[in-house]
Amino acid sequence: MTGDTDPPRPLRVRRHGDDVTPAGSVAPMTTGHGGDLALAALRGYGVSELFTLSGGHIFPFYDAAVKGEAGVRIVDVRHEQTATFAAEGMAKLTRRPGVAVLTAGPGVTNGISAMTTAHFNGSPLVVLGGRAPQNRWGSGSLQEFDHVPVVASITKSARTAMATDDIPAEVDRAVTAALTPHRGPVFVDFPLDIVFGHGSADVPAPRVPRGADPDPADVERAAALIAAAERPVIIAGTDVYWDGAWDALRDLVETLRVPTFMNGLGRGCLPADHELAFSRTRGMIKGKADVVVVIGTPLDFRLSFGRYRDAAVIHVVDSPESRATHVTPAVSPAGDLTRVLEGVAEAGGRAQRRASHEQWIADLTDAEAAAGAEDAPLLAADTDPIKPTRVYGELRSRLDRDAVVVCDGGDFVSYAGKYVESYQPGCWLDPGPYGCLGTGMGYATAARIAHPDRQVVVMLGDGAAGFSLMDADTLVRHNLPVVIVVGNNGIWGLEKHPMRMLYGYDVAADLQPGCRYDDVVRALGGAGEVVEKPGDIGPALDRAFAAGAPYVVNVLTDPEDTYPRSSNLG
Ligand SMILES: Cc1ncc(C[n+]2csc(CCOP(=O)(O)OP(=O)(O)O)c2C)c(N)n1
Ligand SMILES: [Mg+2]
Repeated sequence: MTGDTDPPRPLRVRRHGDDVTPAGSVAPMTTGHGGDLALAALRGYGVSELFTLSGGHIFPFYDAAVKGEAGVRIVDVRHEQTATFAAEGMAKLTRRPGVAVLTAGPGVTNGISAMTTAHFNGSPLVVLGGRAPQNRWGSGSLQEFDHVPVVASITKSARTAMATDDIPAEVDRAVTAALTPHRGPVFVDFPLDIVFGHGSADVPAPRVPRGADPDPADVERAAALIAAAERPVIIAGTDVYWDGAWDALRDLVETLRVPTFMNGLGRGCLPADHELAFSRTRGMIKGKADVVVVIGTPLDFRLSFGRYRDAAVIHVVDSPESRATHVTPAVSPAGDLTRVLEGVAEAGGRAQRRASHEQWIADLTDAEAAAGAEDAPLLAADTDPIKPTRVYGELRSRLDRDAVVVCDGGDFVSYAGKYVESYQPGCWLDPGPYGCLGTGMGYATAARIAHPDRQVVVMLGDGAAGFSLMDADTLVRHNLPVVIVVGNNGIWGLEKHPMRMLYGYDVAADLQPGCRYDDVVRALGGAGEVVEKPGDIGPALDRAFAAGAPYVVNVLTDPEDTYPRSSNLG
């Protein structure tokens, strides 16, 4: 359900309300092969790169990219999974569609975990697939496979373009679906004969739909509950970012004086050092808060499944279909999050019953400071072997406020969630609730392209590194200097320790101790070093940031260290 439409958003993340149409307006009529027609439709949405791995079925997209006037960059990688994660990452970094072009059959199926990740993250990922020729369908062509039913359950739209002249409309339809709240991935495949064929068609004017207006009664009720609460909290998630609602969030938080926690792409929507931003005191929500306002993120395992003892839960969602079905919140306003949050701030400001939250804010502030003081020795730990927390102690002091941090792994990156702070929207890329290992190098590739002048750091567990480290080759070939920090404990830590606890032994949980992932990246044309002493981490990071090349800091960490966690697989 959508309301009005905005012009498309450009590459740079913009604040709500100042969207503009990208330069290079769209030709009303385009003639050419199927690749030309597809790219003509994409360009209007500000798409400026295709992430891909070669295959004959998709050559027309390449031909269109290299000869097109506006210039669409082809970023060719070493695995379609990386291509698709990179495209999703580009969407996450820019809030415009990210595009992967995957060859027929195995190219598309290699992208499925990344498409599923985008589905769980609500990311506007656009996957264009090759497809065996329609005029021989059923005869057993090379890589002949009907992708559409396979990806149907993880996409908002999955279709085959059945005529060359239909391509701009098919692509535009898919992109619009991807960008419509609640956002998500879309898929179009192109039979060989259709995409190599020539045609001409009108290119639809790009549209970026916005969410509907919320029901005013829901907004009033939410505002009244928050205003009357004594100990309210806000938890702001990924859809706050997708909706560009960070200014509205800040106004709401400041007007109604509500302590705020952030997760996923919600991180940085309020700067980590804002007086009302909290991170280390989540444990106080359950049991102490009386109203929990969850904005733009599902009531899933990360949020106690929406159960906070006796607290009333307000679930603010970007569209009615995002409302929880497993719990019944006190109220669930649905619609464009900027409008919902502006409405709640306005109604809360004039609410008759208003309780002071200052004592609650002071309690949380004290507890946050105490947690910070407890962290200090961990962040400075001078142990041999190295505690992973020390890596974060060194990293934190070296990160700029707009640094992009990508996380991919188990225990090692759980610490990142705890210790890396975000000060701006779009600076924190985690895999999201699908929890798929292997996002790291794709996201990092996109981050370096989207933000050539910022620090880009990818934190990898050594296990996670195995899924995509070969794509250091992509970083080298495309001249994309990224700092890659491997937390190398020689094990699948987040599996080994729980298995030992459950069974008294573990199996299938060991990796090579001290493996020289830095040598791997050096062999691919990058640089790096191994670090075995805590005091050497900082200087190694300095060399990595200064290197101007993909650089691995391969830190050998303590395999006995476990991240203190309370959650389970359920
Ligand atoms: C694609 C995929 N396969 C397997 C898992 C299960 N899994 C979750 S965390 C983890 C261990 C990760 O190990 P590593 O990256 O070395 O980080 P560590 O926990 O050792 O710090 C595994 C295997 C997963 N989440 N995704
Ligand atoms: Mg490990």
